[in-house]
Amino acid sequence: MLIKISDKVKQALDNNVPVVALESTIISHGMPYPFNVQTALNVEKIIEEQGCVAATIGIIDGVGIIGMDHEEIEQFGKKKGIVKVSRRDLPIVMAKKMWGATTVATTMILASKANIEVFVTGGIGGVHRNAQQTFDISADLQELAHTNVTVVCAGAKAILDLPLTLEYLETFGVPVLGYKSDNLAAFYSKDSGLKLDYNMADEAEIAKAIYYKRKLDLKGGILVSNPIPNEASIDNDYINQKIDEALKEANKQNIKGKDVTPFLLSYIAKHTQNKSLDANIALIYNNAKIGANIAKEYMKLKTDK
Ligand code: PSU
Ligand code: MN
Repeated sequence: MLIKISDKVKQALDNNVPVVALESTIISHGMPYPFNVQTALNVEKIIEEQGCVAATIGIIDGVGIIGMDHEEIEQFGKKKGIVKVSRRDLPIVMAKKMWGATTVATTMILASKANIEVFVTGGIGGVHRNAQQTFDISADLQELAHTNVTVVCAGAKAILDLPLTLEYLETFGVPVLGYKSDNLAAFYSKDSGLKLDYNMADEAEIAKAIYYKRKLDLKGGILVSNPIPNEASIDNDYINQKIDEALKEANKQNIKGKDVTPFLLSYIAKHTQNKSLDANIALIYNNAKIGANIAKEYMKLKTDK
């Protein structure tokens, strides 16, 4: 069995109830216990309060689970040794019947296999700073280039090279849409200072853009940049200083490959007295609300209601 869709998600899909996908790397590698589990459950609640069904995605004993239950989410939050699974890892984790946490890339792959078109997360991977030397470019970007899922995020953090990330997405034909904003959001703070081409008026307008992309059969994702709420936003200079420290430390400890992002996240949380964690939680709740509304508006268009 490749994927197992929970009864609740299956029913929603069969009855045109909008479904919103959620990833599991943010649970196992992005936040410490118990905040990870609390956040994951609250995000589901926010989505369901908007009249959608949440489908948290992960891999259990080699099977892609679309719609983990609360017990499974708890296990993803606690269990040690769950591997971070990106596109290249997926078939091996299945062959070895392992548990795996899905990144943005893998969540997109499994969501699209289940015909789920909207996915909410915190931040995506991107082109890392100094990628000219390291070649460190997240597989998330190639997935956005090829897989038909709309990803709602709070932009990308300055652990990445944001201008290069935008260039990469442009080259691969991925629209980057500002939700009621002119500039790319910078995860912990509202504004990266980088201008986006499109400021979208509301969720309905974003849904229309998805609709036309699908009608035209243009393969690939759409990235929605939804700025963190004002009250949760961290001062750019302060957070960038912490990010710089984290990057230096990662370099010193020779952290490489898929360990880079989790290392930086936990270093920054520790050295901001969890301010970064609070911001991370606030922005994902905010994304859940907007993502659910986009899924609803898109369902209306698809079903011509
Ligand atoms: N950014 C975050 N939190 C996260 C991640 C990114 O703020 O948890 C995770 C996501 O799952 C994303 C992955 O897909 O890290 C990117 O990892 P990499 O750069 O190794 O592709
Ligand atoms: Mn990487």
